Amino acid sequence: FLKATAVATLATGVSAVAGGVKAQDKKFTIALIPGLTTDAFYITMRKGAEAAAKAVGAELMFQGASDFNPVTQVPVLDAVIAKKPDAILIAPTDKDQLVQPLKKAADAGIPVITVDTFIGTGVYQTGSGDADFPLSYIASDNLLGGAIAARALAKAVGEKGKVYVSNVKPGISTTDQREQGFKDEMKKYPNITVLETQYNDDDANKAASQLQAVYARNSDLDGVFGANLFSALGAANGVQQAGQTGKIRVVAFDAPTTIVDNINSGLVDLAIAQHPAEIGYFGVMAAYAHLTGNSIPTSIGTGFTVIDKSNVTDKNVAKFIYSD
Ligand code: T6T
Repeated sequence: FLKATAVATLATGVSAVAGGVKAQDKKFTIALIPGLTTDAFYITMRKGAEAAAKAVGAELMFQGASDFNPVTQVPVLDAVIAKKPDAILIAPTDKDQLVQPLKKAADAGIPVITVDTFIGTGVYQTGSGDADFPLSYIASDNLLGGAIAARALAKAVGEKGKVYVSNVKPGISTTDQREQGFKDEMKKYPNITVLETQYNDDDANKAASQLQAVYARNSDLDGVFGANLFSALGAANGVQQAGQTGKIRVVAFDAPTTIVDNINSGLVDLAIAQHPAEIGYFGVMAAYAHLTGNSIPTSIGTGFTVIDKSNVTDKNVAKFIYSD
């Protein structure tokens, strides 16, 4: 029996060292493909992933596209698959369009874990459907985040009036769920009308002009929910350009460094910071656990920190502001 164990142990590349602690012989390469490279959210996720990679002695390969778009993300994914990493962590930029491209990785024997966004329904390893092959989904609870945003915006506008959602584009799991969570929660406020969503294609300038256009059509506009970093940044800029700071209230998803000034000046009421470093850290740890023969949960939820004027200077809160 002892002999068989020793053979099995050697075959997996894991060797016993003094004191019974096991060390990994093979240096694993774990790829992280973000939604786009120039986004403080994914830059912060990368830092968490690097920290975990360092802790377990793995190599992190970070490769992404310069915009949030399946058309540019798929070629990056193909190039990563060709390099044969031991595992792929990816934030798929579309629920449907990344299914087949990622299936190629799984078919090539590369374990896939999705971080931040999901493919299909986001419920993996069910044995049914064509998008259940990723091993795990590691992310914020975006439905809850949308509900938190709705409650905050309802409070800011005195539970009555007109608001809208500034969003990226349909088909992205995270921002779709934030909008859904927001709208479901807003049903509890019968005196608030939610106007048609404005899609900005992750372009803050477009989000700013849309704010001004919605305001031009609705001079009684009371508030806006920016459903991700660029939507919120742009919507806030639009409010400022329209001279409506503090009058049109802004609730922001994500927390880039600029959010601090915007909260202090009263342009933004509240920011819902995700914990992207946590997502990156646990993404790498989950991949490593799988690669070393351990089972992993099919989903891991990470938290939020809600930032407003009352706590923005608290260092336990400020540490959740994203890295540049
Ligand atoms: O909000 C994040 C991320 O969660 C979302 O999937 C896409 O937009 C961000 O990266 C912020 O820009």
